[in-house]
Amino acid sequence: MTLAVFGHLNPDTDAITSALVYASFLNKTGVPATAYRLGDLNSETKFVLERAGVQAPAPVPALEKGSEVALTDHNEAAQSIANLSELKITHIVDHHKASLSSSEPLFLRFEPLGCTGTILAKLYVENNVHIEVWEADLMLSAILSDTLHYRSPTTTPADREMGAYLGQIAGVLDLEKYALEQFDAKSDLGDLSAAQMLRTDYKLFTFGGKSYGLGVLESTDLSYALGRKAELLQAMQDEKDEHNLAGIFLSLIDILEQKNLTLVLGPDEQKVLEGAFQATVKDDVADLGPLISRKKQVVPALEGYL
Ligand SMILES: [Mn+2]
Repeated sequence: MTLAVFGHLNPDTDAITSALVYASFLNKTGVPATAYRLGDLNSETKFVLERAGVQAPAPVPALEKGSEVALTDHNEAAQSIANLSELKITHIVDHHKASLSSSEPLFLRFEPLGCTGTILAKLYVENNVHIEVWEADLMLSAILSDTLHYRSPTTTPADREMGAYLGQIAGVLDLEKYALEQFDAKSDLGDLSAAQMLRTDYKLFTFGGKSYGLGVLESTDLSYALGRKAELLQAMQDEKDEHNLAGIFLSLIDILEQKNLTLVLGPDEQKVLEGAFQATVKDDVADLGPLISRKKQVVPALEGYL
């Protein structure tokens, strides 16, 4: 079997496109690899793949003990395939904090950039590997998605530089217009259940030895999600009970106004939000103001407090 390449559970656009593009890069550089996914595509990712004319990766098959895998856009076991500890990780390309330890040497590429797509584009350039139009399209889409078209505080000059470079290759010259089309696709939540909305971009974290769930729902209009608040709180309660979590949060992010309204399930969560963010809670909603990045703003504050 070839090297299996995949992004994190509850995949977002970067998780899916980074697996596809990195598998392609590895194949071009002599490492036979196949991209897979650890979950369903969200509406934005479907839009991106359709537009680029690229097939979605298949769901990851059962991987036997000792199988070789490459991780993109994640490196935490809780966000990966269930039997990761039995597998042999040979490569990681990621822009999140490092948390995995390995028993053997492996290829590691971590950079504090806004998107895994930016790191991948750098790998192509550094290794003189030709970037095809579909690859440029996917990496650009991931950059616009992860950085909210450079609105997120995670954005770095490298993301802007690579975004412009990839836009030229992909023939996407008006990035704002394309980003807005992506955001509209992402905001289309109409036929999702509350549980699916919660899982759209949902990750588990360990803080102070306890397990917490952190979901993010990005939209150009929060009124729809806020209108389904009662259902979402119920889905959060179910998830908390099922996985015995110490707390669970769902942040509704207004992409255009850049604000974070986080749903507050109960007293456990309220205490944490008040302690970590000095947030005031009203009608089961905490206003976290401009803290729109889970990775750079929300997680570090929770980690510090808990
Ligand atoms: Mn990412």
